[in-house]
Amino acid sequence: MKLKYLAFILLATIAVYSCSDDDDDDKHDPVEQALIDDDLLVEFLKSHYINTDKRVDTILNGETSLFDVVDTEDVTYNEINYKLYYYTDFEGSESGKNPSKFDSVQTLYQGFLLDSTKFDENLSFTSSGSWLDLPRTIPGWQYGFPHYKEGDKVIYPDETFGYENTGKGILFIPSGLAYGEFGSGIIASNSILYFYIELGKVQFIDSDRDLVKDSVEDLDLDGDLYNDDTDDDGLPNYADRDDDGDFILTDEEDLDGNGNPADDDTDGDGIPNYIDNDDDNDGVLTKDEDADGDGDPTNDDSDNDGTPDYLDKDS
Ligand SMILES: [Ca+2]
Ligand SMILES: [Ca+2]
Ligand SMILES: [Ca+2]
Ligand SMILES: [Ca+2]
Repeated sequence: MKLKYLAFILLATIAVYSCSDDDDDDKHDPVEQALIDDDLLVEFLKSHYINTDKRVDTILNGETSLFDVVDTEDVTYNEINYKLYYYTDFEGSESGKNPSKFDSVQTLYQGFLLDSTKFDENLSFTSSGSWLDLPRTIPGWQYGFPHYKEGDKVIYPDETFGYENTGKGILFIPSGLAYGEFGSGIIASNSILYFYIELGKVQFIDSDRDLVKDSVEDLDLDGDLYNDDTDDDGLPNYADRDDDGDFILTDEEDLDGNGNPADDDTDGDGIPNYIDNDDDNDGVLTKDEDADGDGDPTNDDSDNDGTPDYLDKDS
């Protein structure tokens, strides 16, 4: 009787263990999914090519595969490694700007699943949906679009406009850089996507309007705006109008008035004034060179030589 009871407990324990094993198997594993996606993407790229209409098509007669003509970017996102594949049909206007992942793009696009189901598109530069802030799009777009340049704007006789020499290509995006395990609408869980894109125009985003664009406020260039806080006041630079906490607004530290505070460096120490808390390197912090204590160091000029103290090493 006792032995029988023990056997029952053992069986029950084994059952519980195997149950939890099953749970583990069912749980979404983003690392494993990234590997699965990459295998599927490589297989897809090796079995498809760009036809004469510049569309993705199945290889039937030994055409040059997409795999042989795409570029690859290694992306680490949420600590998981991905490969983003992108095809460049045309890089864009020679004088055009590349967006950063922090900027806004005016773009045409068509989005497809690997089975060639189209799930979304914008085919007009004048539609309300043509401008998109990359930080609000899927990571695959944030990492993909910077490889292309905008086009040249043209105004047509009927006063409508368009773009020539647009950046054109296709982004092939693993699910982890798209809608992931949750999917979206008709995009099922863990779907790989590809987008035909045509980049018309780039607009740099400057969230705090201090003349320093968001991409430049990412001082350590790690792709994260939230961990750059020069004056440690808890407000990251991209949202802080006085990045170095010296009581002078960043846009007022643009001494030569060329619209770019990043190229004004009074003491030539390689740190531009707007993130330098001692602009003249005299050992006195700029905020402490406010002699009259009115909260504005720009109107204090002890030796009356026309150079305010905070920029004047001699006073
Ligand atoms: Ca800014
Ligand atoms: Ca700050
Ligand atoms: Ca400042
Ligand atoms: Ca100083």
